[in-house]
Amino acid sequence: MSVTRRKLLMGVGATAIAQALPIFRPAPAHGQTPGTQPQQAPLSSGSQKTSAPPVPHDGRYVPVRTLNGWTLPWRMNNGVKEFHLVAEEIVHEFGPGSKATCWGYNGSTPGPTIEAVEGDRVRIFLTNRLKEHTTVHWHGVILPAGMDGIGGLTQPHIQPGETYVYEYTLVQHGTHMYHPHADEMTQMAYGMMGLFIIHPRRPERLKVDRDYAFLLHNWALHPGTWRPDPSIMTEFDLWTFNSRVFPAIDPLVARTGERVRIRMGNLSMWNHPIHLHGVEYLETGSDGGRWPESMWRREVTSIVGVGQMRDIEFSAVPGDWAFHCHMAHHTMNAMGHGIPNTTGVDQSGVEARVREMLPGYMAMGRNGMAEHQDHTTAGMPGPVNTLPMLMGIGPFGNIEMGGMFTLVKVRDDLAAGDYTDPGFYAHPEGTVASRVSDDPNFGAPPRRHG
Ligand SMILES: [Cu+2]
Repeated sequence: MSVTRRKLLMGVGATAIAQALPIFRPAPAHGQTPGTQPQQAPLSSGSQKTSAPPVPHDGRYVPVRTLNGWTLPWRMNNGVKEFHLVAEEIVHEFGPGSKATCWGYNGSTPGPTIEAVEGDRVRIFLTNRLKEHTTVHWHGVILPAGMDGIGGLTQPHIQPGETYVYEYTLVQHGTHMYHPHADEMTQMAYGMMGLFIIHPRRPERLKVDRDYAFLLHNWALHPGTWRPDPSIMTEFDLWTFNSRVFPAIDPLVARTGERVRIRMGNLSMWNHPIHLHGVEYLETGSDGGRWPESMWRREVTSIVGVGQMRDIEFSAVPGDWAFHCHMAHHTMNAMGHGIPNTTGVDQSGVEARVREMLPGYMAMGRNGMAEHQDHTTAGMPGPVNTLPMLMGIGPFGNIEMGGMFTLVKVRDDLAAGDYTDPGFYAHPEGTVASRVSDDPNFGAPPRRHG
């Protein structure tokens, strides 16, 4: 196959060309907005941060913090809030060791988060620097039909090199998204999507101290390739929060007792039951805005369906709390599917014979798959440009997760607005599960068999 290096280089070229933006300068991915969103230390190596352009301060809301992402600057022009999106090819890193030529907006996937306030009149330019046409659809936003961004139905497609303008007044609040409605199977599979947060005009009765947001997505980036495969329907390799995999996803940091909101949107091809440890949170909102408080309900897992948004809120409790999709294959990175089940199979006689054909072959999986992460850590080589199936190392050993997994890190001594990764939690004495025996016949537990 003549994939890869040439296309990667083409991608780099396209990104370089995109440095001259008509209205606003593009910002690199993984930056945060100086002033409103302080820089964050990486959870582990590779979550590289670079500065993003400043966003004017609206003053009427606590700015959303987009995990590993950034917020699109705007400017006022005769009472209209103007934004400028650029659809373009980029080189994106899912985590250290896995890069691909993707499509996104203004240099990143997801594109920058758009934030505005109910009642604002917005004017959003879309410049198409792709080599095929596109449009942009404002998912969940109430607007005139002709602003809905459906290529062929509500507007002509935006041809390569063209700029279109969308203009409307925001008549609602809530967590929304934007994405193309042109060749969307391909364009979304390559990463074209972003968040569109509309804050309520009247301040919320229960104010949040931290407001996080991310999009769920899946990618068919097969090992040894450098471009996601848009034709895949089920066998995806990478499952991401804001186009990043654990442990390269930012932690959600808070101070004990702070009210935290997490906004989640799903533009992947699966539904995701997102689960938070440590609290019973309240499901409080969606595309339909912050629901009336009588509709809030306690949950520990919320299914975020394809095309849906869900907002959850909770009072932060100290600790390192897992926050992840509950589909076990979605907290994995690239792995083989449909492989023989080797659990319980003694392969010792086979290993030497296979090595005659495949030097370095290692029989695996007799007692489970956890050993994969040890092999990776020990330096066992895998295919190029892919990530091990299990990743993440914690204070007690391998975390054995990848994909849609990150940590909510709550500490007593964080300053308001400090998003710095505080490292791992120092548990109070006597509050960590501990070993009492290494004898498998320990105690007399009731058992139905044996
Ligand atoms: Cu999932």
